[in-house]
Amino acid sequence: MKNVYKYVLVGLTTSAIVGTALAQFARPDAAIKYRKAAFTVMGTHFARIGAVAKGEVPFNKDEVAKNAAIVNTMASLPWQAFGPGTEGGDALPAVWSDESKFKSNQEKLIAATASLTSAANSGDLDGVKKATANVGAACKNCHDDFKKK
Ligand code: ASC
Repeated sequence: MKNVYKYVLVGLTTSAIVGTALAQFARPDAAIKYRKAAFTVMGTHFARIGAVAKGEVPFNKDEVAKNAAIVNTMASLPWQAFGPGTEGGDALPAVWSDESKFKSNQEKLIAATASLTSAANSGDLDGVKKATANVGAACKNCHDDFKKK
């Protein structure tokens, strides 16, 4: 085989393995641990923005923008860890019985966190406050139906 084809083959195989590994966990408790960790990181950085929105911490555009970028990145991560057979933790059975609603809630959160990033980058505190309220509403909306109280 020509060397160039070998490199292409190795590259394709590697990306297939990495892609699969991202979507799978060795055991259900590893998936539960992963998604809880992702929510913890997201919640931690969102709370820092919440403190600014509430006026408890002075508005520093760069700090808010950094936290918003983290929240936006984290918002896309937990969902891969709700695969079949990973029931439990704080998740209600509705996660697996009402997948389309769960999925649309995920998309709303991701969109709301993207808007929060834009608001933060524009440096507009009123926009940050509104976008923060929208992200909080997206969190709560999903918790109401899909998270144990
Ligand atoms: C947070 C956080 C949540 C949401 C939710 C909004 O800061 O950790 O889970 O906001 O409380 O209703």
